[in-house]
Amino acid sequence: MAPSPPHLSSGEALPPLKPGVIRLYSMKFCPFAERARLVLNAKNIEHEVINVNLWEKPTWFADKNPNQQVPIVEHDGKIVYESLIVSAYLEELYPDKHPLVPKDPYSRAKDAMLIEFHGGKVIPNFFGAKDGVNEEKVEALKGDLAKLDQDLKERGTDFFYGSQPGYLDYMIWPIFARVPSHGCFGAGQGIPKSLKVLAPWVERMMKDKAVQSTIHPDSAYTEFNKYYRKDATIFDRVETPN
Ligand SMILES: N[C@@H](CCC(=O)N[C@@H](CS)C(=O)NCC(=O)O)C(=O)O
Repeated sequence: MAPSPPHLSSGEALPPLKPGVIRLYSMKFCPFAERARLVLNAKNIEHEVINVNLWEKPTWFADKNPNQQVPIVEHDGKIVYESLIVSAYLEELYPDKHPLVPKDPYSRAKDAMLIEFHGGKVIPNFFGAKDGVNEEKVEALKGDLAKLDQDLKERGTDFFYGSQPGYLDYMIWPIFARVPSHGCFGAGQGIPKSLKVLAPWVERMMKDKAVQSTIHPDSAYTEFNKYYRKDATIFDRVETPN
């Protein structure tokens, strides 16, 4: 996987689109863009990445997404944004290429309910629990993770999808990649080992090829977080292998 290209800033031109090539507008540290990158990499879909400096946005960026957020996918005159929708779209474009969603409608509905839970509870509690300062949020996050732990236990499989990660695994993963640098359970600490099923799932996810192609060292997330919203040079200043 090629290292992430520099983030385009205000005043920089939109690189010409290539017919037939999927383009992802991204930002190297964005957990939402990471969802789309995971799906693209897991499915081995040919694509190009255009990184955007989100604090000095190029003028053309607003034409791609009225919310001016990444991720956005553009190809052959079609534009799709919002990470869950982008990721589902990529799966539907290439359903037979390393499928990531269960065929059974009830299994798909159960996965969708868990993604809803993740978005409504886990993500806000994770952000609220930064550095472990707000104990109420830390406890709430622990409770949310216990629910995921129980769900995976009931599935009885290595991953939520089965013997390999699928759409649900990839949609929830970016938060887990950031737990040690976020310090919710102590600086550098992963999720509690008492989560007997979820903690080994994190270890297994770390070994997945798509995850390895998007993850950054904890020190890089920490450095990025320190200057996020404070310094627009941070997008390229923190160097990472991906
Ligand atoms: N709900 C959106 C959230 C995306 C999002 O928050 N992206 C951030 C970067 S991590 C962004 O583009 N922020 C720029 C801004 O809001 O101006 C999704 O799931 O795609």
